[in-house]
Amino acid sequence: MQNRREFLRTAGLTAGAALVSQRSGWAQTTNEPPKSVSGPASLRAHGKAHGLLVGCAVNAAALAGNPAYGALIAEQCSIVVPENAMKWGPISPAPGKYDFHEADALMDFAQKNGQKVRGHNLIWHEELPKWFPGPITKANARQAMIDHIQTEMQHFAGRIQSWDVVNEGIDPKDGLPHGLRKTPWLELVGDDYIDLAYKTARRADPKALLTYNDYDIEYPDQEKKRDAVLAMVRRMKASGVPIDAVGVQSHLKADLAPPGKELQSFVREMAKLNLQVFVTELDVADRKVPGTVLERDAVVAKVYRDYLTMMLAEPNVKAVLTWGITDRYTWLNGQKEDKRADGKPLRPLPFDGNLQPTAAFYAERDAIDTRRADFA
Ligand code: 9MR
Repeated sequence: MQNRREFLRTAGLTAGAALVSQRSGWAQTTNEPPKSVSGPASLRAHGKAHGLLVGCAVNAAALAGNPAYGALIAEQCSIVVPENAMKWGPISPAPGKYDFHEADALMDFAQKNGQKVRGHNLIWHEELPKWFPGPITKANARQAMIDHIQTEMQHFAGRIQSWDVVNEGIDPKDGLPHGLRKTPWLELVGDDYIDLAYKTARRADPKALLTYNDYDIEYPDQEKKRDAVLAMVRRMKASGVPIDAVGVQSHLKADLAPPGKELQSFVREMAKLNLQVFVTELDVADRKVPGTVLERDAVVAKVYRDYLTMMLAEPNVKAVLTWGITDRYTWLNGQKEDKRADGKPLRPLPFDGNLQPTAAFYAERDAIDTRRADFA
């Protein structure tokens, strides 16, 4: 692995060369009008030509309140995922009660715009409903989990491309057998909660692909978690637990060399198990990249380009979603800790805070174009 300084230096040099030949991307700093990014020049059109679903996570409040944001997502995405609106906490105000209005608004929007939808997520240790700790006990947790999966999946049945059934269920740092994360589900339901969740999910909506989604499995030094995920899905496949895909979240850092052969061989192991892979939450945090906006964007874009070129060379990688589409609403700028030293907002996504394409947009689109059309 290149060290940080070496990586930043080569990325900077490439950026310099790119400035001369760039077909794009520098409008906000050179005041040139951006080249067209819509219609046949959009991410979704390039994705379609290469048999790839391309999209982003959608912020429900922005979709409701900012028409330009909705128009951008309609134009660029062939697949969307609610950033928060399908999580159990936001969707369930009281035991057994569900308020689907935000998620339904996204479903309507997607249908209107010919977009597929990912479901995110059913079983997670975060965003549990506020009422969860009291009424849910060891005695009823199993049934509560089954009921939740059935209620939510049946509400959207037949309309979801893939569901993140269990999200982030592995964390070897917790020191438990098989690298299982210590979660309320593991404690209340028991060791078989993951298998039970997937079996329940298959029955609730047989049309949805069932996905396991996790982070920190991308970089070379994250092999413990990557290996534990691989071992888990192997065991599931071998014992007949239904699973169709793995989501590699891809919250990357611009100051590190992008993930490489370790992740590539993970993706290939997935292919051997007949599992699809989705890049589910891509963003590239430029927290530790100094310099001007132009310099920072070039470093971020190089990570997009190299990472996606590697991933999209694998035939079983079927979708790429960024975690948001504009820097304006990225979760990374909502974090109180981990600010940039200069206090400026991060620029981790393909469109900037003014909904203008950044170099990352063009890098993502170029990477899509490297994909063999026969992988569809
Ligand atoms: O971006 C999401 C943020 O708005 C929420 O507050 C947070 C907790 O629900 O979840 C963020 O999204 C996470 C995703 O659901 C799972 N993988 C990590 C994402 C970033 O934290």
